[in-house]
Amino acid sequence: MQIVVGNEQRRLLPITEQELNLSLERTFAIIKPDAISRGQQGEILTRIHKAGFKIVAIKSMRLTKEEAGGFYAVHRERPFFGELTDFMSSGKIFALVLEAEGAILKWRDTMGATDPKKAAPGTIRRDLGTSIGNNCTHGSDAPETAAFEIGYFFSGLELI
Ligand code: 3AN
Repeated sequence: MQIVVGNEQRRLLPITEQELNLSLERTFAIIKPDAISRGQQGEILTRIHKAGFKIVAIKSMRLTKEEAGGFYAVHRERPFFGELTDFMSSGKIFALVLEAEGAILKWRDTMGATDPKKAAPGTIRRDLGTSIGNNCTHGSDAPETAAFEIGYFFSGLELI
């Protein structure tokens, strides 16, 4: 619909699909080796689906310790860095790009707090995680981290 205001023509409705998508956001997620080793990837993918995310990209892979270290480079000086990179390279992971409105916060809410004991009831980490290290899933914490993490795992062609 268009109306004329003075000399300007303004469109009221409908909003195009492209305009709607402007509020969509992408985040990066990992289903970690502890969850995969227990066969919980199906349960976690179901929760991702029920929470309303679109899976833009997904791959199953095993990281080397060096690749895990590059991914977690911001934690290089933390005392748990060795433990973290050993764990993340200990078995297969699923790497995912998830899309939704406010995807970054939404996925962190779906996962719950880092420590499963402190995570809210009904969250993935509370229900399936066993310790602060073995907490089933990873999620980006900000738009800049999401951009780095998506690019670390996926090429542009895999994200169309
Ligand atoms: P989150 O993944 O919730 O953003 P961060 O960024 O504080 O948490 O920690 C990065 C990863 O390091 C977490 N996914 C967690 O599994 C691991 N981690 C954090 N603290 C510890 C710890 N004290 N011992 C072992 N691993 C830890």
